[in-house]
Amino acid sequence: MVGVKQKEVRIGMIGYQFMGKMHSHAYRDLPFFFDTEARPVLQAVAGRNEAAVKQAAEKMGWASYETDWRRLIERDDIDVIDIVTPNHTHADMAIAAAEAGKHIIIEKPLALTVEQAERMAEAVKRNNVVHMICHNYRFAPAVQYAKKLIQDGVLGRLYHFRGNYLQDFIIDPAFPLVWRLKKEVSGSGALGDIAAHSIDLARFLVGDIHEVVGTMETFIKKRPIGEMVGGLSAKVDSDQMGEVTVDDAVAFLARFENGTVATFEATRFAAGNRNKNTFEINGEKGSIRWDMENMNNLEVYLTEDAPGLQGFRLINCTEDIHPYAGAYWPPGHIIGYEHTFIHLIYEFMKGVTSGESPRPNFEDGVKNQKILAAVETSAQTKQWVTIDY
Ligand code: SOE
Repeated sequence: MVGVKQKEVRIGMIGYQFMGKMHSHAYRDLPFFFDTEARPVLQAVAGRNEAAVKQAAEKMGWASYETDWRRLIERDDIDVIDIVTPNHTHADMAIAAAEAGKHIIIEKPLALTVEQAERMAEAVKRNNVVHMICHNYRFAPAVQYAKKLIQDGVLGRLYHFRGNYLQDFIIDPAFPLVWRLKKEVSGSGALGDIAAHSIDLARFLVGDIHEVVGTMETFIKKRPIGEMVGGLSAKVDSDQMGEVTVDDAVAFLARFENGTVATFEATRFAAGNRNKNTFEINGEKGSIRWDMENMNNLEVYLTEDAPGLQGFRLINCTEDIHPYAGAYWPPGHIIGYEHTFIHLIYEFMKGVTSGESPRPNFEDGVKNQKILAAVETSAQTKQWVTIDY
């Protein structure tokens, strides 16, 4: 960074699979495109399998590795702990990291339960460390631009939010019983894994949710025992079957504190939809809609357009005026999924410098967790549930 003295921020990451690869890439790419006072250094990565973590460290450019996450947190040459492990490990790791005075960045959902999430939020506050939760989609330039349009009043009063997150990677009944399908490890299924992203987008763009009513379903109740093998692939380890203890699909209605009405749907059983994370917002002066699989585009409809010219216009959010986009290539030279994580890490690095936790942070994580819990309660009781903030 020309003219500004950079400070090294030494990262210790726990886990190294799909999201570990994604975060490693973001730390490494950040200085290519963004100027930050804090320069991330890939200091050490932790994992239990020594051969595998050593190989991951070498491949992704980490200077060292540990086979015990507690040892990583104890190290005095680490400033930030990055947690990319399955959800049941989050609370212990984050609380230990906060107690050790490390800043924390963590994958979603924050925890398994509201009680855990609250203890984590209390620990980061008490130890005065910077904290952030990885809801990456709000960092797509088109989503940030949607937020600007809403803030500028372009849509006027908001009436509807419609959030869908559709996947199909477990639709085959032979897909094994991996950690993502066990409640004690993941907390919930489609709800915490992907509806959580839609909830974050909704809270970012519209505001706080007041109440929800929903339904959840598990279509395939038993699966062969197996494990994830990177990305969203898995392998069967045994011909024994185990019980699926999370939801395959969830749908819920919500009312926001500002009166906006919403519908949400998340499923891993929508054949043909690989990562269809979409939202549409309808306001008194127009509508916007976004589709992750065409993430550079924002569709905008304005009621004030002249008769005959009315219709959704397609904005390719790759111009300098679109948040983050100007840091990359000339207009029209699109960016992708991994760049949303670069933007998230950029905000986190700015937070480490300023001492202010960027949004979404652990307080957002607790609110999101309360919404997840309320949807589950509502699915069980078949009643509307008010969120108790
Ligand atoms: C699997 O459903 C997954 O990798 C999620 O865990 C991520 O959070 C989501 O962004 C993509 O899909």
